[in-house]
Amino acid sequence: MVKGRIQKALSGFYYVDTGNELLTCRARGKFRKDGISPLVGDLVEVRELGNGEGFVEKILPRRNAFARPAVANIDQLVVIASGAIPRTDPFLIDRVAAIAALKGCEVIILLNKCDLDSADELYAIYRAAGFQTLRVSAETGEGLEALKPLIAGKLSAFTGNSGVGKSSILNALDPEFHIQVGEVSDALGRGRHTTRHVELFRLNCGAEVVDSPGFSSFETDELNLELKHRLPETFREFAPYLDRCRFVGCSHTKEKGCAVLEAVRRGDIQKSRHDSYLRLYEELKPLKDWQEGKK
Ligand SMILES: Nc1nc2c(ncn2[C@@H]2O[C@H](COP(=O)(O)OP(=O)(O)OP(=O)(O)O)[C@@H](O)[C@H]2O)c(=O)[nH]1
Ligand SMILES: [Mg+2]
Ligand SMILES: [Zn+2]
Repeated sequence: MVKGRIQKALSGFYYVDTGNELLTCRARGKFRKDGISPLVGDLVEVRELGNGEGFVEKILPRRNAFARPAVANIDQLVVIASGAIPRTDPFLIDRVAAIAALKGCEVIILLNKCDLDSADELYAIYRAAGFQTLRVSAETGEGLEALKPLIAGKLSAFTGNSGVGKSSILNALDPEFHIQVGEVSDALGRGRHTTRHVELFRLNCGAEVVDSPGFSSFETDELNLELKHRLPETFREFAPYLDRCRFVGCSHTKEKGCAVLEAVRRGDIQKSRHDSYLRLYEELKPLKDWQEGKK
């Protein structure tokens, strides 16, 4: 048995970095039966079969795990967004940020394509909400030097809607990379889901970054009961107000004397963030306690 970390997952194969070599592995059938799938970032035990092949026998305990992007054991999630085509809907950022908060994972917001659009609106929203927010351009290299120290020495996962430039930023960060990038050409400005698998890259600045396929607006994988019960605390800037509402058990959606709503009215909480809260609140509402474990 040899230990390693999954570096890439592709078409049912897991590429496990043992420190000496990259083993091409299948996962044991029992994982599927138990509803567990190995993830990029997982520390695993592999039974070697020779010829650089093996079987993933055991997944070691995880620090954290995400369905989208499908990664484990990350230090931080880097949400890439864009004010140029394809424009990022803030709801997508807020949903992934809420899920990350639930898992105790830090979030950095990167506003890419600032050569085309400075994304002032998104910048204002996320700065005000207290996120580390950077403007960058994979095209001109602007902002990338400021990004490097934030990712150096850490394992980050890049996420964001298709076409915002996740793979392009990786290419721009390290001249040795030639990851395939796509075009954003149709009238709706949709990306084309160029990246189709999850893979961990080591950059020459000492960062480790997982690139993954772009997400879409209708994913519900991680909208679970835990998020339903803890939703208010996953919006970091709501924290100072949560125990100041008039009613215990206030849902912060429409109640009189709600301190969160008052902060929104005063402009101390961005309306866009509260709108996302309301939308998640509605999406989570139908989940019932007896569905616990449904994930
Ligand atoms: N002008 C400009 N174009 C960019 C920038 N970053 C990326 N692009 C372009 O945007 C398109 C999509 O970039 P990708 O890197 O493939 O986007 P992605 O987020 O990896 O997309 P998926 O893999 O589909 O999730 C490409 O045509 C890039 O050249 C940028 O900073 N400025
Ligand atoms: Mg990509
Ligand atoms: Zn309230």
